[in-house]
Amino acid sequence: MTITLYGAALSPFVRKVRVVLAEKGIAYKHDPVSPFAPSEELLAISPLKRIPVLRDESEGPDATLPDSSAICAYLERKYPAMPMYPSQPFAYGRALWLEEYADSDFIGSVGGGLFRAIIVNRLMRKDADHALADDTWANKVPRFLDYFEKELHGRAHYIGDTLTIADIAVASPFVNAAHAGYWPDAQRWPNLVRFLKATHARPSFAACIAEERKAIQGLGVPYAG
Ligand SMILES: N[C@@H](CCC(=O)N[C@@H](CS)C(=O)NCC(=O)O)C(=O)O
Repeated sequence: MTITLYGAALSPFVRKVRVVLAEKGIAYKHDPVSPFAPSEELLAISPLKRIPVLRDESEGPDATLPDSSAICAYLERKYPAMPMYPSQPFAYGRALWLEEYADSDFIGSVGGGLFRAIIVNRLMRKDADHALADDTWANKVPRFLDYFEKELHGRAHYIGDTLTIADIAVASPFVNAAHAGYWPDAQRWPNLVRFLKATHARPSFAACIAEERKAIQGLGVPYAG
């Protein structure tokens, strides 16, 4: 086994990489290091002090990549079977856009306003900030849900008929929302909810979700997904 993935399982970016690894059937070691208590090893390989980082010893002793999008793009080139990126040029561009939109603006809202407010605070033995989380869910998140609903055009995947990086990147932060107790209303966002349920039920996502739920079950926050 030459690949090591560094980063705590609850990170939506780590989960994105783990799902790609699982969908492609690539074996790897997982070092679930937290960016808030970084090991010397993580500090040495992550200039932004963030997770995930992937090390591939088959590429040399110092071959590390410190960003989920760089990692997924690398894995696609190295392991092209079970492609996660469309080949048609515009579809490819659209997949990269949806990945970027989910990774930047959307995770910015869900990560800070929901997941940190409820789960990270509790893990750090602080009180959950329900007021912040409720305000984020009610006032900041709906515009993302509207966009994700519209861009599905009633289909099972964002692009074409198969799973792509766009599906994985959009679906991953919703696991964090569900851990924090929030889930989109199926009446208002029916296609999105159908898509999320099907995507999270894939063995690649389901295995991550089960492991994560076990890790935080002691907090007593019911999973909303
Ligand atoms: N663009 C990066 C973002 C990674 C990121 O922000 N990871 C979070 C965990 S979910 C982190 O390490 N945060 C620690 C910090 O910002 O100090 C990627 O896609 O890998």
